[in-house]
Amino acid sequence: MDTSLARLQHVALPEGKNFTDSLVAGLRKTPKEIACKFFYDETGSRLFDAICELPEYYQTRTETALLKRHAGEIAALMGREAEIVEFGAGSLRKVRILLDASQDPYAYTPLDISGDYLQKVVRALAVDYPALVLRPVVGDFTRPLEIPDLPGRNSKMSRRAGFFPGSTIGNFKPDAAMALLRRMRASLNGGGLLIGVDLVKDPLRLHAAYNDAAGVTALFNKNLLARANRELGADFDLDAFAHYAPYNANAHRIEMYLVSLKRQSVALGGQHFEFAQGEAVHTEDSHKYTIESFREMACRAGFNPRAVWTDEERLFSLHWLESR
Ligand code: AVI
Repeated sequence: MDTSLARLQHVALPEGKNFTDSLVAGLRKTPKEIACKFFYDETGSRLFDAICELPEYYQTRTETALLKRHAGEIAALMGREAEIVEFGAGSLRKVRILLDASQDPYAYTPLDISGDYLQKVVRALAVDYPALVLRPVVGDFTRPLEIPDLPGRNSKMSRRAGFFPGSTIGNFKPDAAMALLRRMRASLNGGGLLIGVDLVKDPLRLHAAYNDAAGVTALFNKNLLARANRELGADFDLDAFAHYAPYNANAHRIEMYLVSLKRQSVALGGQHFEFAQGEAVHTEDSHKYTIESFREMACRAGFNPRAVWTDEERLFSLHWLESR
């Protein structure tokens, strides 16, 4: 038996509304919407990894460079024998930078909604970090969340350090973002949170990041429809919808939509949904903050913002928040 795999623990959290119920409810609304958490099935997670490699998508490489540059300082803030808890862990690439910089990380708890993908990437991590206690948690971190103590350790022994990179916080409306920060703080048992936040900047730069020349973001967006066809037997014609992602400068956010290119009817779960020509289905918001506006929100969520790191162009920021 592979001993590193013996360390894997699997803690299932209660399921949120399933894809069918959520999709049907969202398509019945005016305007129509599809929740962005459904982007991340296995295909969607792979497309998102491809987005992170795009020349226009500066976020990932800028955040990675910040993590590398400040890893020692961050590891010191996280403290010895920490349990790193990553919310929405994805490919697990970034945490390796922290694990390599930490002298003695005790455990790593990645949380992700995509169970199959999480299992695969955790297996690879287990091979490279055989001494680390790993316990992947499959679940929806946007729901109330209680992370049990690790076996043999109580909450006093294991200091938790949250990790929420990638500016995923931007995919929540400000009220929901604050509520999420509050829930994360509650689940960290007094530990701090390292969080990546994309910054307000030149609208053209932002627009390019969500409208890449290779069309990968368009595929990622349309994967919602492809997924409905695959999993729910819907009959969306992918060519009859267009990816549309404008920057709303007043609200400091990119808004993502799928626009119906013609009048059409789509069958889903025994029902039919009508789309007018030009009708837009909202699929995602990606809010951008200033360093000050984010620190202010973190304060209101019960954190003390401590260190903040940014790049020379002030494209992206990394914040270390301490629980109050
Ligand atoms: C995961 N999240 C932070 C990405 C973003 O930039 O808002 C999702 C994404 N949507 C389109 N491109 C990337």
